[in-house]
Amino acid sequence: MRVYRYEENPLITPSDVKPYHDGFEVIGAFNAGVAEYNDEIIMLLRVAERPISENPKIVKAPIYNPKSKELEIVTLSTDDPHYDFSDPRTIGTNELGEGWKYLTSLSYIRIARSKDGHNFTVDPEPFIYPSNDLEAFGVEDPRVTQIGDEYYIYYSAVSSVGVGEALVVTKDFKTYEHLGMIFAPENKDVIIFPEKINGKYYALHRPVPKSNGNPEVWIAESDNLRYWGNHKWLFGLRAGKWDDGRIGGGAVPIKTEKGWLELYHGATTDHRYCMGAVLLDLEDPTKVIARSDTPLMEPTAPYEANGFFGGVVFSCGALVHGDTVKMYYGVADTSMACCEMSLEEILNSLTYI
Ligand code: MAN
Repeated sequence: MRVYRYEENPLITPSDVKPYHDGFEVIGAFNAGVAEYNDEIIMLLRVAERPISENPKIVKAPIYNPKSKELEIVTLSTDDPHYDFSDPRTIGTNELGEGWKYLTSLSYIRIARSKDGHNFTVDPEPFIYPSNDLEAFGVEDPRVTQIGDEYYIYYSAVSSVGVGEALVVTKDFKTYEHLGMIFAPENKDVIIFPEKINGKYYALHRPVPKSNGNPEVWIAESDNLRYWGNHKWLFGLRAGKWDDGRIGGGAVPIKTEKGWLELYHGATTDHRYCMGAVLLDLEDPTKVIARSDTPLMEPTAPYEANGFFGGVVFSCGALVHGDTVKMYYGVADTSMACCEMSLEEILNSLTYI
């Protein structure tokens, strides 16, 4: 597989983004959804900010309060045996349940614009900022599907009651209508197909079952993009392969003659994130036709291997022009990059089932 990484990579880094909050620093500008709007390429950047801490033993967790519309800061000491600080992204606890309790940063979505797809200018203000209790810990990893002149943007809504997926719709990337949470916790990596198939909208989603089952990809259908049902399990983890830890959809499915091509991420159990592809039947996307046995892309460039959370390539959007797939992707939970691949080469690289 030939992968051409842009020479300008990383295209956007945290230092290109001015903090929105006083006393905060930007630690991530990554995992952006992409869209073409008028004559611009729009990146919906996930910007992660955290309160500056002068003392390395003090960790400050930012939380949005929808009543006051202000951020509140929970201050914790790394000496406190009650908490677990081993993952830089989260703060764990020994309390009831097993998950984490706080995030170490708050994410929101900011637009970056470009004419050529290489050089981007970041808007000065957030575009989608937390707006309700279910988004109190932030909004993350947006994807965008264009349907007619409407752009549906969906993202992880994170709060103390779990991580679900919320939907908004815009026509101008200035204002939007919030349509609420479409997939309840725990669910991430929702990917809405760009057109109806046999009269139904389809979406990939990635629940995290608890008593049994694994974080794997499911598919659901809808008449109106708001209410989703007829859920089916679609594809799963593969022991001993690059995607044996967790998987989730990445870019909006690409319509090809051979089927719907989905670029998805797969991680090993030790959190190394690669990108691969799966091909779904054109007429019935609940059927898997082919899949990558080995990754299309691995985190090998220095900016992919090292960063806030190294060893991660994570795409939330790609643009296709002719045979060229321009895959935008977050690197190391820190910055944004782009690479080009041939559509035909991707299709030929898959193992047909
Ligand atoms: C994981 C990572 C983080 C993210 C949280 C909550 O820990 O993907 O980047 O903030 O989940 O979604």
